[in-house]
This record gives sequence, C-alpha cells and structure tokens, in this order.
Amino acid sequence: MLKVPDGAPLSFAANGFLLVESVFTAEEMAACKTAAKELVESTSGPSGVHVWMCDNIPVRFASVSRDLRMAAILRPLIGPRIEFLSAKPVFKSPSVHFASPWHQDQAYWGGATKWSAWIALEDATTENGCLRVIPGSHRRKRDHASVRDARGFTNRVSDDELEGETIIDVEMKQGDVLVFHDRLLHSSHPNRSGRERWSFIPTYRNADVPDTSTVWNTSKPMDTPGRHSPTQPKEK
Ligand SMILES: O=C(O)CCC(=O)C(=O)O
Repeated sequence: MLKVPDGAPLSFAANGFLLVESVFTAEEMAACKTAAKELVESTSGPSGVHVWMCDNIPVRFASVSRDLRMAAILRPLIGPRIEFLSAKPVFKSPSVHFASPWHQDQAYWGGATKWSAWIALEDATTENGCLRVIPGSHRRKRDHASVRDARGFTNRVSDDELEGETIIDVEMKQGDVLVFHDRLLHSSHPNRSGRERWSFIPTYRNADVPDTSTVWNTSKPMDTPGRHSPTQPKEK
C-alpha cells in the first residue's frame, strides 16, 4: 500500500523535493533495470543520461511513468491535470568516476515548472552515486555556466558557488521515488562502488499552466483509461 508522507505538499513547497519510500516492488525495478540495460547501456554516453520522449518511450517505462502510484504522489503536488513529457534512464557505469555536476533542470528546459521523479531501480548510496540536493534551492533561479567536455551536463553551477549551502545526500532503497522541482539544485556522487547504478527519471508538468518551453512538442495525459500496468508489461 502506497504511503505518501503526511503534509507532502507543504514539505515539497518548503524543500523542493519529496521522498516517498517503497513505491515500486523489487520485481518491477529489476525488470526495468534489465530492460534499460538491454536498450541503452551500449549507447549511454559518459553522462549516462538517455532521453525518451513520451511518444517513443518503451511501453514498460511509459507504464511506470504513468502508473497510478505515480499519479497518487504527483496529484497533490501538481494538481488534477498532469501531463507526462519524457523520461530518462540514467546509468552510472563503474568505469566512469566523475560526479554529475550541480544544476537546475530548468536551465535546460525553460518555461513553466516541471516535476521529475528520480526512481531508484536499485539501492542508491553515497558510494554508488546517489543524488545530492540543496533543500529550498528551488526558490531561486541560478546562473549556469555553459561547459562542453566529455562529462555531458552542459549547464552547470560550480561547487564554489555553493559554499555555505546545506547539502543532503539522498540515499534511497530500490523502489523509492524522489519527486523534485525543476529549479531544485541537484548533483550526484561519483560511483565508487565498482558496480553499476541505474535510475529512471520521468518528467511531468501541469496541463493547466501555459508552457513556453520548446523542448517538448508531445505530451501524454497522466490518466488515460486502458493504459498498461507496469506489473503486466506488453513489451519492452
Ligand atoms: O541520476 C543522476 O546521477 C543525475 C541525473 C541528473 O541530475 C539529471 O538527469 O538531471
């Protein structure tokens, strides 16, 4: 039974993120990891981020993104009419030793607020590259430097600019979900575990709020009768 924390909207408004534990089962997450490895491991660049738009996302991952449990978590935060936009399997290879740099997703997207959900396909720890966040940082847009190197993530906030900020390491168990605002400053630890680390990050917006972002020209309503259940995927 899904347990959304009491006071979720207030906590999200204050912090810019919300952790919900035990949303998906170990079997669901293991099946997603196996599928993600087959589909994108060989094509993931050093950043490990692969993007699927909502009209070309494999069914298993569309189902997780639009699952009723996700809708139950997101509705109190976003409102009744949610649009699913896109999703990213994120692979931290054991042979890539750098951290994902600090950034706000809005620096890439612009436009109206988006909400993303970092879904732990396996346990995420400080050793294998869990997410790091700065509570309350969603209240202010930060300047990002434009950087082009082998690490990907072309918009970055440097570590020096974050002196004095409170940084939280978000260790998560397989199946936990961290919802976060697109202005939340986040990064992740390098993967020093010697093993891979997989996560999956769908992104959403409020269908009732006009959005000037040009990143998406497709979206799907969260609630579509007859969509697939993640426990009975039709295909990858
Ligand atoms: O999962 C990670 O390591 C970081 C991913 C990330 O920050 C992003 O895709 O915006």
